[in-house]
Amino acid sequence: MNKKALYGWIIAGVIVAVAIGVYIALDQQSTQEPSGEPQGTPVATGTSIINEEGRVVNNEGIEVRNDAQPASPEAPQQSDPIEDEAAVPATAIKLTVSAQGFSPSSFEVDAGEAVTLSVTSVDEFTHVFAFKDTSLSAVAVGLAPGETRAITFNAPDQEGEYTFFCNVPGHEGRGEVGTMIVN
Ligand SMILES: [Cu+2]
Repeated sequence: MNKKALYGWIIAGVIVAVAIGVYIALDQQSTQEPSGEPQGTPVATGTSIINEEGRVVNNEGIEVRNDAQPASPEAPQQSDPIEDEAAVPATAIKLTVSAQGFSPSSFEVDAGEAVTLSVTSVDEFTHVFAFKDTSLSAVAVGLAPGETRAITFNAPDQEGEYTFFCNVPGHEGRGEVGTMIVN
């Protein structure tokens, strides 16, 4: 074998080695990237999950949309009824609702943060927590009398005041209304 052929084989070998290295690197990268498996645990059974980046995502690991059709796969999900209120995480914002209104009637969140909100119906009525702003149409919680449910969602990036209300006919008019302040 002459020198030229030897160099040829060495160069070919190096090219193949580099190609294999690139292939392995890409393969590892693809397994490190979100594979569709959500990382976090829900704060209550049924709620959407907060991933490692602190974003609320659906079962496929895709960020939920606050303006999606409520209860659709793209929307933040409300929890199942929570039997034991002690199971509501301490970090959650806790509201009650009755014919007298929401208590507290306002709460504050940071723009873009993952928020867990629990709402409890404390009277014998059905109530539905919802926002006026269509950008938050998917952030809604429906409650049977006496029920507690939670929802986890990404707070709006836009600072401001967002009105929430009970969208059962007649309930807003008797004072079931409040404000979420986004800072
Ligand atoms: Cu109501």
